[in-house]
Amino acid sequence: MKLTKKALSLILASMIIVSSVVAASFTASAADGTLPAKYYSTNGGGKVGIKKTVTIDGSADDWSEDMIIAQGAAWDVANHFKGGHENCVLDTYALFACWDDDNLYIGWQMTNTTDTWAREGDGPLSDGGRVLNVPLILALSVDPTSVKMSNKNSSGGSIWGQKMGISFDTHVDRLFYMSGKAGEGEPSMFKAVDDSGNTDYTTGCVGFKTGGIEYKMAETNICSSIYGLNYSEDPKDVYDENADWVDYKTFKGQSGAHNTKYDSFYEMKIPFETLGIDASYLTKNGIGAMLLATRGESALDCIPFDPSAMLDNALGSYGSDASTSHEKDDEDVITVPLANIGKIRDGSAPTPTPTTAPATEPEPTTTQAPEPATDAPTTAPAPTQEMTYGDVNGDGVVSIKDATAIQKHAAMLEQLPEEYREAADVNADDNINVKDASAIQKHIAGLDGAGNTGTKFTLFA
Ligand SMILES: [Ca+2]
Ligand SMILES: [Ca+2]
Ligand SMILES: [Ca+2]
Ligand SMILES: [Ca+2]
Repeated sequence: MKLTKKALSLILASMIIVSSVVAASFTASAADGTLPAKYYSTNGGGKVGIKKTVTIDGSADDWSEDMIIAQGAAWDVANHFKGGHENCVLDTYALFACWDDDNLYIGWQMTNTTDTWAREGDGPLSDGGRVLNVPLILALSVDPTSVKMSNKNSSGGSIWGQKMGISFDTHVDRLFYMSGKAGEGEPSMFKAVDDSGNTDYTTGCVGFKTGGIEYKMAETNICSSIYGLNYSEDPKDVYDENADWVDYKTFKGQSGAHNTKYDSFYEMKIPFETLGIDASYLTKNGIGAMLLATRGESALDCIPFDPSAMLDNALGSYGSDASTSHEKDDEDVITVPLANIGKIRDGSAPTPTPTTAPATEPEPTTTQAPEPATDAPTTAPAPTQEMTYGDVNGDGVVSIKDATAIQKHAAMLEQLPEEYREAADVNADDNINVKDASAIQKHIAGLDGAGNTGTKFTLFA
């Protein structure tokens, strides 16, 4: 086709109009609290997962991007805005689903892009940048007419015997509690046992082993791009198309390019029989899914992303460590729709999902004592303990006494009690030796090279 000058100018004029309309809608999206569709979507393109059998073997080779049912972004978590020095980055990026005749398979990609600015051995890269032994929760909505779960047990406590500040406005009727370190603890599926949606550790609980549920983690990232925030001081930037978004697949920060060995892909198999449905129920009705990453007391990120729950207290202070975020111990209320698997469910909102912008002013922190674990279930891991790297005698301070205790342990003179051994490995090389004692001495002297010394973490017994 030959374009006349007039036709060309009309095309150019309409392109200018289109681009100004697009620019206007982007500006509006930052103001009205809508996540930019380029980075965040739920069932984007109508994708609801595919029919395929995958093997739960700790290799992500059998997963692909056509299975993505929810897309999030990287480095959009509370640590970015408060507590970037801290270990255990919990950053969900994408949720995947597929199924065959017998099983539902869920995958989730987590990212740890802090290697673009942190150095090896710094807090966020400790333990190889891995997700620590913290609770991950897969929430499903299998039958929307069933009672909504409260995320509490029938005696009013939290499911894993301590505070867990997560509740759901969105309907959920199955909660899978598992450790970020696959193989640790006794992961279980919970369902409601009373009209209030509470669960218990007998009829409401199915251990993964009993239910044929399996999950494993691969140290990789299978996504072709890794969009995320780079420089940001304001959690509201997640709503802003024009914020400093980069593709961590190609971006180079002060410490270089991102190595996807720091990212974690989880794959999980749930037999339909354990869910009480079959494959035809899935494709006829659809089910809902969300993955939440927690530190035991509250969530830090979820996919589909819910910024009004995950970032509303990002700038506030954690009760036990004011240098890290109140998102670690606040109450998160999930309001966004779950991602659909098998079919877009009736009444579920299409993407992108409107959300409420997080408050700029942090709410005052109220320190809440953990609930006593009087009803600690046999199927749940033992209660957790707040620990500090470098405090290996439990006197609440990091001092030369701790360095000496580590030297004695290393010299086989006096062994450290089991529960302090993680706290003693301050440089996170899985050894307790003179390097840790020396890092503690550096911490006391205010020198570099102190590893994680002084950083708090949660120990799961
Ligand atoms: Ca696999
Ligand atoms: Ca994220
Ligand atoms: Ca929150
Ligand atoms: Ca939280």
